[in-house]
Amino acid sequence: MKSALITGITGQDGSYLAKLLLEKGYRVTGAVRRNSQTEIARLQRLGIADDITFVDFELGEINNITRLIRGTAFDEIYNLAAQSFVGSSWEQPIYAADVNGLGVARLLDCIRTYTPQTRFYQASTSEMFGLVREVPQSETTPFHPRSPYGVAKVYGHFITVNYRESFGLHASSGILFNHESPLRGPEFVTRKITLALARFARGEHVPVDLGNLNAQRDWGFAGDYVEGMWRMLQQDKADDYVLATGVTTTIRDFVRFAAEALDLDLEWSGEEMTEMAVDRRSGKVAVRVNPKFHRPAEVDLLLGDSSKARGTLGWQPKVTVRELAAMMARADYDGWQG
Ligand code: NDP
Ligand code: GDR
Repeated sequence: MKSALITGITGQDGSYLAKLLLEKGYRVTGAVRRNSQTEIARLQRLGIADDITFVDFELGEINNITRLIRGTAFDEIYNLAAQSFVGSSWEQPIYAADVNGLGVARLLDCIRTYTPQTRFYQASTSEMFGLVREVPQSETTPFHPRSPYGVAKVYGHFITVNYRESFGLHASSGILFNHESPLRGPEFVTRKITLALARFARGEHVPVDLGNLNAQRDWGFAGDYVEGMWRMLQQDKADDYVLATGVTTTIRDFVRFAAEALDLDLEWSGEEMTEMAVDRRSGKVAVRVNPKFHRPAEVDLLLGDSSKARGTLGWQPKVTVRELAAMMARADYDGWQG
């Protein structure tokens, strides 16, 4: 029986990955930080919370990480823990650097010292590409991050590459484009949209305020992406891989897809900063632009080229962005607690 440690197990990806590994017969240890109330709602929703052994974990605390890694030789460690919301990283740049950057070095150095046979996955991100230099973006596209989050993740990526090259660790970095699901945090734009439109479709006519509707993202389904993470660690040689769908969509079009799935008939009007969408049936505003949600620096266009992962790992995303928007909107509609 293989053993795996998942940091960030309470998050969206951690929950889907835990489910996948349990289905594959792994013994799964979940690293969770101690909060006043540890949030395992996603794991409960997937029906797997009782199958996981939980350990206290904080990426900022070297003593905690040392004791954990020294005490158990995991076959695989997936480092998914991070301050993951780009928008907050301008408010907490030092914390983002510490957790998303240095935290990776803390883990890798403990692995190097105590359990060098452990295979390691680092959750890298398309946010590292940032300013558009090349479309589509692949493993060879230069990085120019546009947020403290992205800057910290570039460090996490390169320290992973460096420990692989310096010490021969089996350490892989997955450069994952945006992936979503009904378990996505409510502050991310897709879930913010599906939650708000589901509420609207249920008759609570409160408009949702959004920022830049012109940004384009390459959105896939989180369930497909955790399969890619696992495949990376099953290779004889560690490497870096982009996971993406190869289709990019504006925020506005994601709203359209979600609205269609909920049978809402939206009429758009206005220019960039005053744009809004009115529901034709009720005559009420469903979506409006609020400059408060614009970012100090934006990543305008993400579109990934995942041919390397498709060729080497045999990985392929199965859910289209339209299906994803519908899946999320319907889940929020059905689960609405009004
Ligand atoms: P979530 O925000 O859903 O989950 C983040 C997890 O990290 C939570 O379990 C959180 O714990 C944990 N965490 C945060 N800070 C710390 C800390 N200091 N010490 C220990 N644990 C901590 O993120 P996702 O599941 O969406 O993303 C997983 C990873 O993949 C992240 O690293 C993210 O940056 C990266 N990524 C995500 C993409 C996406 O589109 N989803 C794309 C590319 C990369 P708690 O529950 O206590 O808050
Ligand atoms: P992102 O995801 O920053 O790409 O990071 P997010 O959903 O937060 O933003 C996507 C795009 O939507 C625009 N946007 C808004 N975003 C939010 N959150 N709220 C709004 O109201 C809003 N209006 C417009 C943003 O400006 C942006 O262009 C996610 C995270 O999961 C990261 O951890 C991960 O690394 C990247 O995806 C890949």
